[in-house]
Amino acid sequence: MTELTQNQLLELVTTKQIAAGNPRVRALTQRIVTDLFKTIDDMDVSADEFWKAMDWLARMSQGGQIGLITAGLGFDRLLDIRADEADQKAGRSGGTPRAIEGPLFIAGAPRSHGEARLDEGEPKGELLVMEGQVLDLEGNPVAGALVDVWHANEKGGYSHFFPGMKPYELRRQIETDAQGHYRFRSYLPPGYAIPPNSPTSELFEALGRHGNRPAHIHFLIAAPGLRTLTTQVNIPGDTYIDDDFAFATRDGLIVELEHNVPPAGYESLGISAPFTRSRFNFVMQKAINESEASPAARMARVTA
Ligand code: MBD
Ligand code: FE
Repeated sequence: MTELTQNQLLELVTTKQIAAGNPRVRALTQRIVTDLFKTIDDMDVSADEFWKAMDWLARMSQGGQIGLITAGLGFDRLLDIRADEADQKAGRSGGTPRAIEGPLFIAGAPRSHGEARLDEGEPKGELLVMEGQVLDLEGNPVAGALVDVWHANEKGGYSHFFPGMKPYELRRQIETDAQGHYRFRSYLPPGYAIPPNSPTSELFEALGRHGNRPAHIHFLIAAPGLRTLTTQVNIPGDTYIDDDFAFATRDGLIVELEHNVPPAGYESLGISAPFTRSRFNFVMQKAINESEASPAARMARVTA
């Protein structure tokens, strides 16, 4: 009935409207569709290529791999870079650098006061105690901060995602004590690799990229009046420390390891022989509004 040129079609798609809709969604959709029409035309995308890509997208999202793709294509780090830039413009600085949350956080980890054991039973790697304080920018200890910590097992797998692991294995929420202290016992995790034979690995193979992350431990820290801090620390010496598939490593977040620390004072963590320790303080900025202290998307999950 109606013959259309590409431009007429684009015009129709981006202006057709029977109700006001949501202006932000309209503007973003218009921009993205316009850019994709242009990409298809400029790159002469065939129907086979297009539908193959749509099939990949469907399998990727059905398989729960969107967060791997966003991380691997740099979007997670992009959001952090933009947040850092916004802070700089606003004259806000100091504290522990943010680092990406990644797709593998699970809310509702068992909560304990002051200290926790992330490893259940025997450690499956070099025994590690990580400890320190949560502080504000003035150096005051933050009592009652909620420190969520999570990391991979000896095979690079995270509980709730990797088969055979127990619920909340290697995930805990530690409430800092009156002096802002936290400490936990676990073991040094290895790096992470994207799952083989998955939509994510298909893409990375086609891109000629690896899918490895250096060894790291994640943190999400919340306290009233302070800006929620999402970060991760890296274990020194990893091959991929400067070649992270998720582009997430940062200066100031590589911990130091002290070896052969005497066990005195660590009995409550079940430690009776010299062990490896990492001391690290987390420094949090003040929140300038309620949503920074409890950002909707993250806090709903922290307090779940
Ligand atoms: C991870 O363990 C991770 O931290 C990120 C950001 C992406 C994939 C796996
Ligand atoms: Fe991770």
